[in-house]
Amino acid sequence: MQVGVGVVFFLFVILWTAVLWWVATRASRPTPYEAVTRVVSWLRRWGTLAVLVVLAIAFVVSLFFLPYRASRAARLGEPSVTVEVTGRMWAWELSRTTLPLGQTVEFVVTATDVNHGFGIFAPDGRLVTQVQAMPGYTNRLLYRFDEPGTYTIRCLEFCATGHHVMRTEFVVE
Ligand SMILES: [Cu+2]
Repeated sequence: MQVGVGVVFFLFVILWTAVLWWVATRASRPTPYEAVTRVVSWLRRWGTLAVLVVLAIAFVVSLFFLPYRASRAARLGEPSVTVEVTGRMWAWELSRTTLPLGQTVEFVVTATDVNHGFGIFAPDGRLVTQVQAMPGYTNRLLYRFDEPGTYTIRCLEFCATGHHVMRTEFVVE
C-alpha cells in the first residue's frame, strides 16, 4: 500500500514537473490576448454548465440514499428490533449486544454529557453507518446487517481525553 502511494506520488511529481516545464517554455512566447480570452470564456461557459449538470445528477442520485428515518424505513422496512444506545464520556451503553442478521434494526441514540459520534464499523473495518449522539436529543438510525460477525462501535466526535477508548462491540448472527 505505502509503496503504491509512493509510486503514484512519484508519477504525479513527474507529471507536474512536465506541466510546469510546458508552461514555463510557452510563457516566453507571446500569445495574442484575444486567443486567451476566447479560451477562457469558452471554459467559463461550458465548464460552469458541466459542473451544474454533474451537481444536478449527484443531487438526484443522492436522494435515494437519504439517511433520514422515513426514507430508510421505506427502503428497509419498519424495524423488528430496537437498540437503546447511550453515549457518555467515555463509553457506549447498548440495551442489547446481539442483533439479528438480515432484519431492520433501529438504534435509538442519545448522550448524557456532550456530543458523541455513534459510528458502526463492519468486521472488515469499514464504516457502515453513523449518527450523532447528542445530549437532550434522540436520533433514530435504521440499518440492516447483511453480513454476520462482530461489529465495532467507535466514537466519531472528539469528546476530550478518553475519546479513543470509547468503543464497544456487538455481534450480528
Ligand atoms: Cu468521542
